[in-house]
Amino acid sequence: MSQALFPDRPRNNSLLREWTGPLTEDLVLSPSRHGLDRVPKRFTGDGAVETVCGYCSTGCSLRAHMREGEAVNLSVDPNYPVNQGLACPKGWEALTVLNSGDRSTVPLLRDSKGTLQEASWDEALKAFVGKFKMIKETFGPDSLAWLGTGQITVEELAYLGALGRFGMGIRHGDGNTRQCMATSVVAYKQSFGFDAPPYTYQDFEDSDTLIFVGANPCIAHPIMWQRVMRNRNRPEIIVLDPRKTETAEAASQHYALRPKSDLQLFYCLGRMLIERDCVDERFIDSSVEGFDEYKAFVQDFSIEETIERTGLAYEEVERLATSIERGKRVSFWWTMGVNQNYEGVRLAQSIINLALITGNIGQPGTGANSITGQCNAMGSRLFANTSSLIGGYDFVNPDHRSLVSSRLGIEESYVPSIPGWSYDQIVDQIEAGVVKGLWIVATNSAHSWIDQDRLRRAFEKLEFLVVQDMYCTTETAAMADLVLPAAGWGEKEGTFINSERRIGRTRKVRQAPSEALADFSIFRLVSRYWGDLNVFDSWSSPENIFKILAKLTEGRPCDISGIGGYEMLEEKGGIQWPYPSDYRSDSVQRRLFEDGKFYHPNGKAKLIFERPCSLPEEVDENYPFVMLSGRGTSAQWHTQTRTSKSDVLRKLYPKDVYFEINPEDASNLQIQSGTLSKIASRRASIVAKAMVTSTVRLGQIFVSMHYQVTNKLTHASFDLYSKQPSYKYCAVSIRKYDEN
Ligand SMILES: Nc1nc2c(c(=O)[nH]1)N[C@H]1C(S)=C(S)[C@@H](COP(=O)(O)OP(=O)(O)OC[C@H]3O[C@@H](n4cnc5c(=O)[nH]c(N)nc54)[C@H](O)[C@@H]3O)O[C@H]1N2
Ligand SMILES: Nc1nc2c(c(=O)[nH]1)N[C@H]1C(S)=C(S)[C@@H](COP(=O)(O)OP(=O)(O)OC[C@H]3O[C@@H](n4cnc5c(=O)[nH]c(N)nc54)[C@H](O)[C@@H]3O)O[C@H]1N2
Ligand code: SF4
Ligand SMILES: [Mo]
Repeated sequence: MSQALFPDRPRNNSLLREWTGPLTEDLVLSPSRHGLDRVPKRFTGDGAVETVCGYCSTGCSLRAHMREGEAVNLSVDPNYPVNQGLACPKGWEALTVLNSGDRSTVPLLRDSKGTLQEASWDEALKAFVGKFKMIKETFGPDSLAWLGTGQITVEELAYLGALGRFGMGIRHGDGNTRQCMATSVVAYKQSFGFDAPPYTYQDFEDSDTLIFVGANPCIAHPIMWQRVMRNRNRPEIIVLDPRKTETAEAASQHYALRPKSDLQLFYCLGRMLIERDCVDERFIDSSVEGFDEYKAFVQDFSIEETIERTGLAYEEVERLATSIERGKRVSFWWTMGVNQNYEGVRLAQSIINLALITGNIGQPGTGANSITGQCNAMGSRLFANTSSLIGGYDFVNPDHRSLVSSRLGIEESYVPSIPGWSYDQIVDQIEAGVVKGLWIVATNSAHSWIDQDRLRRAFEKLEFLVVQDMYCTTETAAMADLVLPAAGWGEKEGTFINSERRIGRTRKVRQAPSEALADFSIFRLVSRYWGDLNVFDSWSSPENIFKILAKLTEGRPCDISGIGGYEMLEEKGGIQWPYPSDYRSDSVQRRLFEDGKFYHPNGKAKLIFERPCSLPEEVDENYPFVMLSGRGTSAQWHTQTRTSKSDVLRKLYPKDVYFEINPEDASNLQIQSGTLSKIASRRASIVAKAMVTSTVRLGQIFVSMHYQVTNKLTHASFDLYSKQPSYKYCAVSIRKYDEN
């Protein structure tokens, strides 16, 4: 495949061979050495390989059909416990996008005239290491940073995090998971004592009342939604979303509350449920801390004020409370409408509080359940060495640091005692001229980060920007001084952890094009070139890293020391954490907290609450509309570097940037569907086509995140505790474009 596509770029790794001797055998991963010849025992037939999809956190298994060592087709296994024979359009097209002509195939290095030129790996790595060392020596240890992702494997994330912080001594590293999951991480840690989404997908089918808050699974998690559709309890499906999304259309109740009024509503619901005596006193006594304080606190959240703030009718608030009261197995699910909020942590906790006081946790069909986003968001949370110390430990805990140091064989002084800067702080410090070297792996910041123009101005100040990506045409790669060509999903070995904490195998079923290497191999090369990093000698294959990590987790809530290696994962069809070495059950659907015990030292969960704060950006007469943003269609993935490469997927979404606007607003502005319009925020303006639809409320518009211009408009505000960007609210004005 790759040879034909890149005729002018023959596969030539002779340079690698020159400098590292025998190690190169490992670096240029060959199918026979890395398991393609070892067909997994379960879930496969006729020479096919089961591999977990590399897009969303659902973690569907796809079956790759092989011919002469390369996948030529995909099908889906009906027995895999996650997707049970289903896949969404992105999954079906996962192989096609690997064939794109803009794949990154050789390193590119910017020359003195500012042009990116092809370079050998040797030149590229010497430049990388040379520049980074020089920057660190000249400007000090705060001058380097990296940005990672929830879209590479657990083993690769761990390698990047460990190499960066323990090896190269880079103090600051964060991931695109900051844009996505940080809020839930902090909310769970504070409430439960550990970052632990408690559910299993069976809960979608077992619940009788499912409440989706700021989540649009029909578009964003279509196979999870299929699990909801299989629910035989004739459930109430309740959606809280300012827009009438595809999910809201399919639900039995939709509450189109005003954007960012959720916290008021959940505190009011808490008060109403207490007044109606709909609390589980036994559960509260044994497993929950802070009920009396919570009860006193929610007294201030009257139904009258709630109606005023949320824009909902009295009957709607009553009906919602009654639905929770009547439900026997109530489950709460949230995604970015909650996490991407300037008060997201407290909002997620206001949902957790309702599950706790009503005893809806730890039992089938219940839970306070954050749905994750990217295929390995959960892996990033536990192993990337960013929000937690690698393996689910705490940076600030000296016992944890010494355990990590002894289990990984790293000198204790190399294990930092504080987390590094978060993504927003790294951007601030680039802007301030402190961070001068940045290494970006598998994320497209120059499209996805909030307040784009500011980010780009900051990036211009960098001395050296390294971008490691599958494609050389991303907006971020265009700004790079060095582009490192990476293999993508399907071209490398490893594991992902999905939303229900299931660790699944992702497999190499294709050869990466030309000189592109798996991120694992790139990290290995970087550590060799950096020098004096013998500690990583044992990190010699993805599976070896997996085994090291499994041992590292022993005794933590995410203990997976009972998983012996890849073969066990393949045989069992993925394994949910925890899986300690003494675990003895064959259950394939496991939820947390079935015994009512949480991870705080006293075994109880905490009710955490705080008064709502004011909006970081208000609408006014100049900027009278609220702009919401999010996913557009199930065929589009984020910044579109992958999905836009499939003819099939491209047919499933609008080509040009568009915005959704209510018919009444459109009529007032004399705009019809298709009218080119200028949308301006206090930061920038863009031109987009109108799509007139009553799915958005009066005074609100929706713009999908898949177009680069969207984040020119967004307002850089963040949750205080998690530092997650509040993408889903900014003030804009709209007028017809030709009125200029
Ligand atoms: N097709 C596709 N699927 C994806 C992705 C993709 O790019 N494309 N990305 C994946 C990733 S990384 C993620 S994080 C998930 C995201 O999955 P979702 O969070 O489900 O998707 P979004 O569209 O970002 O946001 C969900 C909803 O939040 C609503 N919302 C906005 N403000 C508020 C508010 O104040 N209150 C409430 N209650 N709701 C609000 C929006 O109207 C939107 O409908 O999707 C994953 N799946
Ligand atoms: N306005 C607005 N902005 C948003 C959001 C929103 O709702 N509204 N949502 C936010 C959220 S939740 C998220 S998760 C982010 C996503 O934002 P990004 O992470 O920037 O989006 P992606 O397009 O997934 O970028 C991943 C990059 O990694 C590359 N890649 C894929 N696989 C590999 C691999 O295996 N190795 C390497 N080296 N590269 C690889 C891809 O080509 C791509 O360039 O966007 C955020 N931005
Ligand atoms: S739902 Fe998610 S994991 Fe499943 S096939 Fe689609 S993108 Fe892949
Ligand atoms: Mo995300």
